[in-house]
Amino acid sequence: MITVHHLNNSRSQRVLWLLEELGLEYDIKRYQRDAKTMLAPPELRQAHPLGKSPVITDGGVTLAESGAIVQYLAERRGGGKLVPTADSPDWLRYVYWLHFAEGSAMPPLLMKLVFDRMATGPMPFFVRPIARGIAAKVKSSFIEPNITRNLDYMEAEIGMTGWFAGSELTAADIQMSFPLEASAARGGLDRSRPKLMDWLDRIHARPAYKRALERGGEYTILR
Ligand SMILES: N[C@@H](CCC(=O)N[C@@H](CS)C(=O)NCC(=O)O)C(=O)O
Repeated sequence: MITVHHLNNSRSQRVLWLLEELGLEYDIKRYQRDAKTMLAPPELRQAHPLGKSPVITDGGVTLAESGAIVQYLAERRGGGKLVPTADSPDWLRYVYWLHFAEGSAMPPLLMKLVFDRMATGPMPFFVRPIARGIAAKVKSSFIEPNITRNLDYMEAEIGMTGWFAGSELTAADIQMSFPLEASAARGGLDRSRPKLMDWLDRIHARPAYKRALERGGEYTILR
């Protein structure tokens, strides 16, 4: 039996969605973020030394890192569903977007979260203007231009077929769901990029996506 170590409001939601799309049975072990720090509880380190979610266990296998988990489940447990065949022209796009999600899309979105919190978090009053100034400068000169460039690029790429790798949903779309949901929550993605928004609407309407939400519980992207 596959067990998903699932943190509320987190990336592990997309693993549940993938499992629902693949029709695989699974258990969920739940962990709750600390209400103040938003960090995972220390118990998650018993599943994996880094204590981040998602982690899965499957028989003797323990695996962290959502891209690796998505690839493992789709390719080893999914019987070829949601994965383009290796000789198809879509396979390289599948690999590319599977890696792009955490390798390129998430870093500036995570930095935005950290610098937004830095500017508004508690600190001595005399430090506040300096901290806010630094945060504003890093956001405007580095973080926001990178998010915008990524969004423009993804809007152009998805416009070709409506999916990230070929003409139907693949596991790469599932891996890309978290950065695009995070972009809509805090990265400025809105209806001015209609193709990405249409993609979000289509994935959110899928029965498997809805079933995963019911199983996973609370799922609000941090801002
Ligand atoms: N690149 C990793 C990132 C894992 C990660 O940072 N997970 C977040 C949840 S979205 C987490 O566990 N945060 C809680 C913490 O850092 O304590 C992946 O894709 O699995």
